[in-house]
Amino acid sequence: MRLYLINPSNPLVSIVKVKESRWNRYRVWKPLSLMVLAGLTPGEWETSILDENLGVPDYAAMPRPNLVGVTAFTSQANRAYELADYFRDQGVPVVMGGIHATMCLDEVIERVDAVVTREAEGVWPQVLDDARQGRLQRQYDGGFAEMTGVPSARHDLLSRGYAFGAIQTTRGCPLNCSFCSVTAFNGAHYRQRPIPDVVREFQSIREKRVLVVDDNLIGVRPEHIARAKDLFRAMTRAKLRKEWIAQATINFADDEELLTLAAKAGCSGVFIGFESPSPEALRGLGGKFSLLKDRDLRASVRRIQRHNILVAGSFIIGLDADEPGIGRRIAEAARRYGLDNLNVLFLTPLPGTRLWDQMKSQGRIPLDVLPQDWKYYTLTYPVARYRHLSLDGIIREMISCNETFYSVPGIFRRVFSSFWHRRKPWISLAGNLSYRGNLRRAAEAYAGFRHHWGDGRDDTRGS
Ligand code: B12
Ligand code: SF4
Repeated sequence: MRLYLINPSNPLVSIVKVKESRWNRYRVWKPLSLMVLAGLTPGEWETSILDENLGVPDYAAMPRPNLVGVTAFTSQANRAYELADYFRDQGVPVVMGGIHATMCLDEVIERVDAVVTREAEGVWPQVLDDARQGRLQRQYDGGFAEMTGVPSARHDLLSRGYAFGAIQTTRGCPLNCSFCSVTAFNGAHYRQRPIPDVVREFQSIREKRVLVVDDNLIGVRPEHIARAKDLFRAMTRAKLRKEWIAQATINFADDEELLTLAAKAGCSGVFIGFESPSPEALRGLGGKFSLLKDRDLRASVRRIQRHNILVAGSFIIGLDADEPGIGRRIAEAARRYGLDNLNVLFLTPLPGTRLWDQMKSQGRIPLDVLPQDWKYYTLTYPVARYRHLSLDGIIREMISCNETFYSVPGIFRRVFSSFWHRRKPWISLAGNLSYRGNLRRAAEAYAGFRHHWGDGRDDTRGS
């Protein structure tokens, strides 16, 4: 029995064009979902993972599979449907799972043979069994998995062409920010994998560098932080000799012991959502506000960096409080906080979020020719109507933000600072050059997007 697990490409996500900029090699990540599915798949299946981000395979020249499993973020949905059409035309059943299938079940179920909603651990063996016996059901719901049931991912099935391996140690987030799908998808309960499982899986990863995909590696409560410390101690004891990066909330900075243990365990960088330089805008976002308010962010960032850990920050443009000039204000805030890297995204209503419900009810989602328009839901296109910014205005703000932060002197200053403080200068350089290299491509992409938007949609603001 032959199984293909496919990660569809999204041609609009310019960051994955490895051939156009070699620095982008540092920004292509392994599709962990498919490696976990492969880990759940019994040995009688001959399993291949096909990641279209590294190039679309010539499916016609490959052996015909007995079953195809497709994953998709919302932005990949259209390509997922093309793949489903292609394989179903040949009589191969197609199963789709992942966040888009969960949030847009009615849309997906029309286009594939079976849909798996939420987490796959509890149902994937049954799906395979049903497929083998030719009696696939239309829908399976995996619910929230027991973390003891999460298998070691099959890292061996995707071994070439990636700068980073990937691993997950927790699922779920209690903070439930209005724009984010994580709480809706993985639940508010912060679930942690057993530490020995995580360490064993780390040992099976061949790459020297690893992305820990957890939405918040350290959590927010004292018991979460205690567990993170135990994990870091176990990783250090196991002498993994890996450098890893992770996502965390800013409270990472509040515990010196945590920072010391993380650095000792190999933490080389952390990705933190600052979201907005304006307290007023933050208040509307939900959970995270309480962690960010009244905090000396420059001091917090410095405390992390003193442990030789790079800090990349993420901000959103297009919040209701954002007015012309927000791009420059974000770039200046990022420089003031001393961030090593800045990632700015357009406020995007993702299906299943509170923001989606709110913007939909206010008639503020003009990119709604679905599923075709999903390809723009990469957070790198302004798909909504923004309160104080027109389409051209918000694009100008994004360009001004990135050009200010990723100016040549700005990059030089940051890389020099990380070199001087011996804070991973090569990683800092690769990250900065990758972002800068994409500025030109982003301008071309916005021109195409404006053209698409022009098809009968007006450019009035939300309210
Ligand atoms: C790591 C990550 C990335 C990485 C790696 C992605 C990759 N190659 O897999 C990078 C940095 C590249 C990335 C990029 C983006 N990401 Co991202 N990312 C994540 C993150 C943090 C973890 C995903 C992960 O690996 N989880 C671990 C695996 C094991 O879990 P899983 O993917 O959910 O898979 C399980 C189930 O879903 C299911 N399943 C999944 N696929 C399939 C397929 C089949 C056949 C079956 C049966 C089951 C199944 O089984 C798995 C085991 O239970 C999530 C947050 C989250 N908690 O999901 C956001 C998240 C998925 N990303 C998100 C977004 C928006 C993006 C971007 C579009 C925008 C951006 N700039 O961040 C880009 C563009 C990607 C693209 N190609 O279009 C959103 C997606 C929302 C949506 N509706 O699509 C999320 C949910 C974050 C959020 N804040 O809302 N991302
Ligand atoms: S803290 Fe992060 S993962 Fe949790 S809901 Fe907010 S944005 Fe999503």
